[in-house]
Amino acid sequence: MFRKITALVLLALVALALMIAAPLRAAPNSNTFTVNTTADATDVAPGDGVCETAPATNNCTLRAAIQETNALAGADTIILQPATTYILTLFGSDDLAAKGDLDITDALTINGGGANSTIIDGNGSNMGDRVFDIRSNGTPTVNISNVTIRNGKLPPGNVGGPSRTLPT
Ligand SMILES: [Ca+2]
Ligand SMILES: [Ca+2]
Repeated sequence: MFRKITALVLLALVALALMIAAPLRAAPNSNTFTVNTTADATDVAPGDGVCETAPATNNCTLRAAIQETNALAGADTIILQPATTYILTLFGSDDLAAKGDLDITDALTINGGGANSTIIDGNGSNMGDRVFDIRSNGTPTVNISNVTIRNGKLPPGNVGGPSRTLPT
C-alpha cells in the first residue's frame, strides 16, 4: 500500500514537472533589449541573454543588442531612445556585426522613438560601409520602425544599397 501511494505521488510529481516544462518548450524565448548608450561597442558575450559591453556594466549599445539578438534563437526586439543619434564608429568588415555595418542574421524588430527623433547614422564617409546588412539564412523578418537610417555607404565592389537584404 505504501509503495503504491509513493508511486502515485511520484507519478503526480512527474506529471506536474511536465506541465511546467511544456510551456517553456512550446514558446521560444523572445527577448527585448533597450539600448541605453550611444557608444558603438561590441557585446562582451553574445548569446548569454544580457546586452552589455563589459561584465556587470549594463551598458547596452545598438551593436551589442544586435549581436545578442543574432545569437539568441527566435524573434527579438530592440528599443532605441527618442531624441538620440547612434553613430557607427567601429571600423572594419565582418558578417557578425562586430565591426563595420550592423549585420542582422535573425528575426528582429527595432523600434525607435520617432523618425525625426531616433537616428542611426552609418558614418559612411569614415566607415565606408552600409548601416544594416540583413543576412538571412532562410527568411527572417526584420522590422525597423520610427527610426531614420542615414549615411550608409556601399563598400567598393559590393552589391546592394546603403542598407541591403541578402536572400541567402
Ligand atoms: Ca551578451
Ligand atoms: Ca534572435
